Amino acid sequence: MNERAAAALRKEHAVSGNQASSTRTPSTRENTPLDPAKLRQDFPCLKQKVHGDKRLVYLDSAATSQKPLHVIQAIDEFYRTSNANVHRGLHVLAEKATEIYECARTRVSWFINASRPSEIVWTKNATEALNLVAHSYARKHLKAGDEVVYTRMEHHSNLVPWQLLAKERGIVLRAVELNPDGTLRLEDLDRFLAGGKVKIVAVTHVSNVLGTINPVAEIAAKVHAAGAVLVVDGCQGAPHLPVDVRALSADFYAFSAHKMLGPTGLGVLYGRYELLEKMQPFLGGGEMIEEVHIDRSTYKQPPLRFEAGTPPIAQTAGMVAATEYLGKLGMARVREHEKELVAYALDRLNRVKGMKLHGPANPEIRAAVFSFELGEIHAHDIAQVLDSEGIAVRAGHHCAQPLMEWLGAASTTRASGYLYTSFDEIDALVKGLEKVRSYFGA
Ligand code: C6P
Repeated sequence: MNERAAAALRKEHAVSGNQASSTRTPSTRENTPLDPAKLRQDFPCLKQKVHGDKRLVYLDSAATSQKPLHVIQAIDEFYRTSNANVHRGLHVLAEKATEIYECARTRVSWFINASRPSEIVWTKNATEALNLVAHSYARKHLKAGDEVVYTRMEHHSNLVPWQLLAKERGIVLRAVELNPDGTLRLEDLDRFLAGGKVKIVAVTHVSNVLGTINPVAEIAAKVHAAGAVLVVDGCQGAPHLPVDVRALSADFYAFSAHKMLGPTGLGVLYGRYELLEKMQPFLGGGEMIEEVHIDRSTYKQPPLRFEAGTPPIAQTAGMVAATEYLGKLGMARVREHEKELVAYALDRLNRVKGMKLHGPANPEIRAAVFSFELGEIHAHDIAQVLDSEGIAVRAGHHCAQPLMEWLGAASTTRASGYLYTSFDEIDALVKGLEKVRSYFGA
């Protein structure tokens, strides 16, 4: 362990200790189910009434999660006690801010079981993290005729960076299609890999539309046997599943803090250090440099090589608190709760007349994401009527237009849950949908 990591580790305990004493985190009881009603007490935003006296039923956590007081207070405390720029100043506040920033890196490395903190690169979101891989790894290592494989269920953030690169460099794109139940057609992947030209496979851990949980470790074995690199979009994975990047054998794993109880403005790129080391910078400017001369520059080692300019700093204090909160709950319990929620919601939603629910029927391979169509009623109309009942859902293409083409729908309505989502909120959704049906005479 290098000196910085060791210092970060020591300080990490101090950071987490301070926060634990000033704010509330849930207690760890490994085998007990989560109690969403109790957990909701930690989330100020969820306690409010909307549209007069309507209870807020927040079913839009796949877009962004709500934040517990623990996270809100950590950010507040950072600005009250430790606000300064990082890696620049020699004064006490600059040192405090830098410690928090680096401790957060250590904590996130633990959260996903990376080998070391320097495998964690801070970005502004998952989209930037995926673009970083396309720019700094792929633009350097791929040549015309090489192939990148992605899938029909990707979010635009895991499609467009590869399309930009393909256009610029003559790289060939291949798409894995889907089985009727919304799982990946892995025989497509086998066929592409057998061609011998695939250099990168980019796949989402969990679909933000279908809720499908993809078999990443199985995919990784195939990808590595073919000598290619695996890029995982973990935006909907890290918040909801226990993630061990080494067990998954992911070469890169990208996610956003805001979907896992943390603040907006912070993303994470995990990269295997051997790969990060061989990558070119993403953005140029302050703090990613070693030396700058009037005609040339040299760059720092990863992860700082990829962190140009003033980074998100207070957000990393929030991320410490978020991973601390999730860590105390236990990600296995989060997943267990969501699995039960899936089983319940599939049963209840499928009984609604006119319901066309997309995605796998097996809760074992599905996250708590429920995209659906209801007769001929437009998704935006459904969302609007539900909103008038205090129920927050998302309607549209969910930044997954190729998947919408496959579904044969311009848009869907999507309800999504998290650790604070209770069964009676699914009941409220079902009741809301009955209102929608009667409103539109369906
Ligand atoms: N999906 C949703 O409502 P950013 O915006 O960079 O934090 O995350 C992008 C992203 C990438 N991959 C997946 C699988 C995602 O779900 C998202 C974000 C939100 O579904 C906003 S479009």
